[in-house]
Amino acid sequence: MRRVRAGMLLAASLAIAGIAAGRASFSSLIPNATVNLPGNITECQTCHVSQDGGPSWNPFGQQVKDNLTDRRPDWTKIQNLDADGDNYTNGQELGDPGGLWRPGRPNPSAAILTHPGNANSKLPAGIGPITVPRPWAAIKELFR
Ligand SMILES: [Ca+2]
Repeated sequence: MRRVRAGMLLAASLAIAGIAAGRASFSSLIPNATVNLPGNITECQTCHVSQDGGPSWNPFGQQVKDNLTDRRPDWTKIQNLDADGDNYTNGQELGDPGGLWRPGRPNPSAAILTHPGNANSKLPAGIGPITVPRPWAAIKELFR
């Protein structure tokens, strides 16, 4: 009986570790998803409803799920979409308005980040959508 319990405990521990590793790797594929967004939004809540993750997703998380490539988040597919319908693209909300960020690069710096899965998380009044000019180097980067 002890062996069965120990085996079940080990299996549960490995499953939890696998889920945690999965979340971490998914977050690293979305710019600024590894930082806590304003309003005490945890890393998990960038996509999930619960602060601890789990099977309920907010509109941004659902959009991430609907646009996987090889079962992984694909920023190039979702950066120009507006998951929460607040008229700001996911890229504008997560500090990558030009959609130039790629996994493995440092998070883009942004003065203001907002939650791409919550339409009530908005830029302060008077600040319009963030846009960036695309210099030639940035355009070339899109075709690498
Ligand atoms: Ca939005």
